[in-house]
Amino acid sequence: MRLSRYFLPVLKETPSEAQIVSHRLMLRAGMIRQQAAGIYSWLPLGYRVLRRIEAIVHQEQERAGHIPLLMPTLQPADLWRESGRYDDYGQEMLRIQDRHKRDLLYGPTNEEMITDIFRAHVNSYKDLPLTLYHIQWKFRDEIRPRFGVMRGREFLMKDGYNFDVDKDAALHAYNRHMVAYLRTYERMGLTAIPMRAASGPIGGDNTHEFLVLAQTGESEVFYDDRVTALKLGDRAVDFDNRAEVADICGEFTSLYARTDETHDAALFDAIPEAHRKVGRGIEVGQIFYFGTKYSEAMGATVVTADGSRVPVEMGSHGIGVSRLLGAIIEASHDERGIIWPEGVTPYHAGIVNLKQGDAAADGACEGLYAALAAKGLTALYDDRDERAGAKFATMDLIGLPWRITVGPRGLANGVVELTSRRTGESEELSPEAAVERLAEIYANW
Ligand code: 5CA
Repeated sequence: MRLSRYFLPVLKETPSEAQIVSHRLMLRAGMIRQQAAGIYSWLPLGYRVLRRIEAIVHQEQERAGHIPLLMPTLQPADLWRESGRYDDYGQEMLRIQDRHKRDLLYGPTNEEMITDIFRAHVNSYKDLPLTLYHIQWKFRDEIRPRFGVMRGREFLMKDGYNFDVDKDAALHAYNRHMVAYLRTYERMGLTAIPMRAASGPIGGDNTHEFLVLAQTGESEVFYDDRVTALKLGDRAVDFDNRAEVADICGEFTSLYARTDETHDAALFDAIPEAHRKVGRGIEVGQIFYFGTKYSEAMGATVVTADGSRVPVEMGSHGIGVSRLLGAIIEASHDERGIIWPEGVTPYHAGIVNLKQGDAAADGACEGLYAALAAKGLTALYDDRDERAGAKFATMDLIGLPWRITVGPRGLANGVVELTSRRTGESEELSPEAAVERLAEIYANW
């Protein structure tokens, strides 16, 4: 993309309404625009990152054997009357009437609707296990929407639902989600710690939240800091192997890590003092096992091997897709702007032309742009007739992890400059070598 033809409405001033750094930077970098309290338009740069995050979520869900579908945002109230949650959900639910005076609602989550789909089409244990998920907009009429996309009213969520014949199989689905989530967050450059949590309006008693440590997080967290060193990495996982998946979950949940809702002071005090930490965290996902809560209420049953009919065992599993942008920025920025991890960056590299209109510089930039594209790498080429300082400031603000700087002086020596946004370190390379270098860096992402 050429910046002269792009739509990147960066702000010079720091918006006064934004209290935390991720919200400020998303507004300044022209990623989002607030349309009403807690409701945002996703401008092109923000939308690109959102789509990259969605793509990682899809890849890791499908790797675990989970199947994507798409349910609507609007749901009939009658489904929620069956489960009893239409009245229970309270003021967070946005209720709507259509022209025929039928009650609808903008879905805050989809347990009822997916249970309805299941009961209409599945009848036998032979069709299990089954996990269906979607990435869809949700609406919760939060009393205090704040911090930009972090606590929105309309927000994008991945929500998945498992259907299993018995409790052991359902707990395996729960564990599968935990492992898939660990890899999902790692690919986004995040350390998200699974912490024992409380279930709230979803129900059930087995639930973990995934928390990214950040001082601006809304949850208070208590943990053994050795948990932050654990990494799933790229180990191959057989998602059908119950013992293997359970072992990984054991590895990530045996050290103490809880939110204030489930905190146990006696257990916490038993941690060696040097490792005992209290902090704050951003909840980027939550998984639940709730058994037959919805299947019993809504008559979702299967015939088992011995011919009896039982309510299906279920759980639900959510990732805060739009919230993740805020969480990633909270975890990765400096005073000049965002620093995108390679896994989610909107463009792989920025190209800064120091002397627009200079034939050699223009030609070298065009050549780099094409050579990167040939390697499957995207570039944002700043081809505007602007001062170098302004170009650097824009690149630093929007946070592309790598920048190639091209100017007549370097070109006279056959080199361009490759700079890391994270470390600020630069290296002079031939244009060909710079492209090779970027291809190597991104081969691991
Ligand atoms: N049905 C279950 C799992 S699918 C569910 O709704 N879980 S949840 O309530 O925990 O939401 C899942 C994730 O959505 C949360 O972990 C959080 O990351 C994100 N989320 C929840 N509320 C908001 C909000 N108001 N703004 C942005 N993200 C949110």
